[in-house]
Amino acid sequence: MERTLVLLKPDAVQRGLSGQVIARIEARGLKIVGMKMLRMDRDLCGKHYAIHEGKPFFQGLVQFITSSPIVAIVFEGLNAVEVVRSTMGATDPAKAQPGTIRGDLGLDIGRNLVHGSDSRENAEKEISIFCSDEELFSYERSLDPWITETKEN
Ligand code: D4T
Repeated sequence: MERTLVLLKPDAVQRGLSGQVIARIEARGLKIVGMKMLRMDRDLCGKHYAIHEGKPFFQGLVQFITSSPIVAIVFEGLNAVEVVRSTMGATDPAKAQPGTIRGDLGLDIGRNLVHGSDSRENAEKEISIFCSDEELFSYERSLDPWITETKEN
């Protein structure tokens, strides 16, 4: 089954929205297979946001994401990457559709509450940055057949 990395950014944790964000993704049917709170440092930030180094918003992004603890969660399920991206909504909350996490709970691109991997390949890389194998769990839920008829993807 596909896995994806979700980060509840400092604004989500500070605003007490962690539960709401997790609930929206869980309600889609995705399963939590790993979760922890951590404070990102510059080193971790450099690894996770390497692609954005040098961009005008990079300094602000580093300052923000390292300013307070985050929650890192690995979700698993059918089309997990795409399902999380569509549940989050557009990167800029001002452009995100109502009904999405960012469209309902956010205003500003620099405070967009949540991160989700943008491809299966990047999900695998990002999960390995944030979680060791021992921190990830494989388990069955008795309701899984009521969520999807697909066992593998
Ligand atoms: P993340 O990576 O946080 O899930 O966001 P996205 O995948 O949706 O968007 P992104 O990688 O393009 O941007 C990473 C991160 O930088 C912030 N940002 C982005 C910002 O503060 N100003 C900007 O102009 C852009 C493009 C928001 C998300």
